[in-house]
Amino acid sequence: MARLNILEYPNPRLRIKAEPVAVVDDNIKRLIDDMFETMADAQGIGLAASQVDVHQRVIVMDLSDAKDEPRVYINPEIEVLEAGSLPYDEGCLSVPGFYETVDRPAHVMIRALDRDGNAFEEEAVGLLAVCIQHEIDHLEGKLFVDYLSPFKRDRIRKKLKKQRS
Ligand code: QAP
Ligand code: CO
Repeated sequence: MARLNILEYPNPRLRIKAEPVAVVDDNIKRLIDDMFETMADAQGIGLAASQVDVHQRVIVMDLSDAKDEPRVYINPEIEVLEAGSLPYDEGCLSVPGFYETVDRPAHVMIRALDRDGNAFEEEAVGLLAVCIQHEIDHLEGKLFVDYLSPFKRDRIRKKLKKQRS
């Protein structure tokens, strides 16, 4: 397994729309393994392939404290089951050090392929619902900072630039 480089805001490559995975082959499985290693190393709970500069529709997640509940979503789709919004303090490995409240639908149905290429459905509430929407946004080239005011977004961009220099 290999640790991959995580793109950081405002890298324009984070804006590339990811392509659907055509076949879940060994290359995709290797990508998934590398994404889990990268996410664990960075102490994340969710990572989209877009964040490691691979523009294919692959997401990995582990929301458990023990880090023993790996989740894989290939070509994920969601259907909003309840529009009622859940405000959640979101962070992102591509925006290190910043957390801001974002409102998203609190109850969704996820349809995706698993690591073996088999279709599955999963009903999601709470953090899982929030996290899958955050990660699918990455595949569309969208970041949680896009939901903030231009003022807040600009402040984050400037602070990150300063941190890196
Ligand atoms: C997305 O984010 C998420 O700033 C996953 O210094 C997060 O794994 C969705 C992280 C919260 C919903 C709620 C962020 C690690 C990890 C940081 C992450 C940091 C170190 C973020
Ligand atoms: Co993110």
